[in-house]
Amino acid sequence: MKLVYAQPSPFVRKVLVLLEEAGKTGSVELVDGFGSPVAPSDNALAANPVGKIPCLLLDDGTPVYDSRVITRYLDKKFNLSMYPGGDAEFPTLTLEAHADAMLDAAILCVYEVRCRDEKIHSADWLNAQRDKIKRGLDALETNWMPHLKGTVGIGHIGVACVLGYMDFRAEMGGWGDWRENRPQLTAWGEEFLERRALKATAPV
Ligand SMILES: N[C@@H](CCC(=O)N[C@@H](CS)C(=O)NCC(=O)O)C(=O)O
Repeated sequence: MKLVYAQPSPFVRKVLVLLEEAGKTGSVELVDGFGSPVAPSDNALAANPVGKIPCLLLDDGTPVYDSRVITRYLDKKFNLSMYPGGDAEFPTLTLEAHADAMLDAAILCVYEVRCRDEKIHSADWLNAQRDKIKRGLDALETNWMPHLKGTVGIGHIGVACVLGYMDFRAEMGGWGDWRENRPQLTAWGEEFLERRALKATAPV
C-alpha cells in the first residue's frame, strides 16, 4: 500500500498515528503529496480527483479516501479495535467527526493566510473559523473528558491531532493556546502528545 501524504497535514497524521499505534508503519510506503488547494501536487491529483490528502492506494491501485475512511479501512484490515462497537460506537464516531470538523476550520484559517492574497483576507471569516475551534475545545473540556480518559480509540487520535496542529500552526492560525482555561484538556493533551506514536509523527 502507498499513502499519499505530507508531514504537516493533521489529517495525514491521524493515519500515521493509527499505523504507529498498531506497529504497522512498515506496511505503507509514503509518497509525497505536499501541495495546497491552489497548487495541488501531481501525486495527490493522480490519487484523488479533488487533490486532497491523505489518500491510501491499495496494492492494485484502488484509492481509499478520506482520512476517516482510511483509518477505518486500516482498523479493519489489521484488526485494531480503534472503532469499538456497543455503547462506545457512536460516541467514538461523533468524537472523530468533532475533531475532523475542528481540523476543517483550522485548515481554512491556515489556507486563508497561506493561499489567498493579503488584500482579500477576511477578518470576519477567520474569526468565525477560530470561534468554531474555540467552541470545539470548550466542548472537549466540558463534555468529552470521561470518554477521553477511557480506552484509546480513533476519537482520541483525532483530538490529539487537533491539539498538535494548533501548536504547530499557532502563529499562522492565530487561534490562541488550546490550554487556556481548559485544565482537564491540558492535562489529558499534554500526556497524550507524549505517546510514542504522537512523537514519531510530529509535524515539521
Ligand atoms: N476531509 C478530508 C480533509 C483532508 C484535507 O483537507 N487535507 C488537506 C491537507 S491537510 C488538503 O489536502 N488540502 C488540499 C485542498 O484542500 O485542496 C480528510 O479527512 O482527509
